[in-house]
Amino acid sequence: MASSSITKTIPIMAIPNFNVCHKLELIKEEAKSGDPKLQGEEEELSYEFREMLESLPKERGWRTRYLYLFQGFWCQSKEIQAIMSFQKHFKSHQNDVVLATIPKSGTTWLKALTFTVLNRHRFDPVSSTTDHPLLTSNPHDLVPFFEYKLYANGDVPDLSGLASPRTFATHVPFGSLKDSIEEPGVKVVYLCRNPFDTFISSWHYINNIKSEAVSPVSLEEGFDLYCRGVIGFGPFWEHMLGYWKESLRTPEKVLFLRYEDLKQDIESNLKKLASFLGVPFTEEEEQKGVVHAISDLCSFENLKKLEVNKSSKSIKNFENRHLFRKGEVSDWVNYLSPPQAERLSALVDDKLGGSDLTFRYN
Ligand code: PAP
Repeated sequence: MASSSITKTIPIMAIPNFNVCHKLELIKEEAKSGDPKLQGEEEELSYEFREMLESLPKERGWRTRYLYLFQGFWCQSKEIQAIMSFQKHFKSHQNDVVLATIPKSGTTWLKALTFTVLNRHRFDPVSSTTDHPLLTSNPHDLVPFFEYKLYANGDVPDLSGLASPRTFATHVPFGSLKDSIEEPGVKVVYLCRNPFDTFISSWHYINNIKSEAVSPVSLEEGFDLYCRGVIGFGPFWEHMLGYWKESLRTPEKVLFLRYEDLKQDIESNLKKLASFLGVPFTEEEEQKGVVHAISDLCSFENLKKLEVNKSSKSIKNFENRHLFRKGEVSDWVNYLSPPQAERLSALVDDKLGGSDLTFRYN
């Protein structure tokens, strides 16, 4: 029965508790050029690593000086270091759950939903109105990223103590994730958002959190970079296609969800998510209003108004409030000119046409 399998697998702690088992040695050097813009961005990278970076194609970054083309996707230097460490050290377990997105596709929402579904017998979303972890923790603290949390800054975490199902998140494309999740039973949930809104959301977020040392990216410049594929973890079309194709090839391993579908009908998507994760809602739960309660608890309106999401910081010390902007479909119409919309539309047709991957964005 669904409920007994969950009871056995609930994490003991709400916030995943792990120790760093060792730390990679990072050589703190003065930035070679003495350029203050490099301070903090590349100063904690080893000499060998910097040499490797120098061999990669690079472009203007959005919130750091450069984005590098690494394993076929665009990425910041510190992310590359963390991803290499993750690829080297992470060992998947049966039943691990990995939430995958390209940034600004609804990662925060997916983390909240998945955490609440998997932990619903420990933290009852119906009756526990005051003590649910989501009320005091940002979803990013409940489901850690491989590249921003677990393997960041040279850390190599000891994850052996985490209760099953261990739940992680990543922005890396499927091609760079697949070797790390070969263990049978590992499940991946991919949340995809239409490229128009994803671009606008990224542009707002990055200009809100970027360091003052990096000049702001104008809408025009950002749009051009985006259409050339130059955005963190992009090109966006390759990111989406990688997970899309894998979800068609191995639907029992990769579930492909769409942000717009969740906005339109959260309850049936929650049921799809729970079934995919092996913990379907029972009839009794449905009658008790569990599905409805989870959708309410994780809603944009509810999360945005919580103190933890108004005044605290989670990922990389960025303020949580920037993660909750509008949460709407089609906000892009307020920003993109008709020629820009035409260009992106043509690009989507060109790159995704024939794949059966379609979006609703009007
Ligand atoms: P991340 O990749 O940096 O973690 P992510 O959570 O994917 O960010 O994206 C944030 C977007 O999701 C924001 O979209 P917007 O800029 O268009 O407003 C944010 O508002 C939206 N969002 C966050 N939480 C929710 C939620 N509970 N429901 C719907 N949308 C949400």
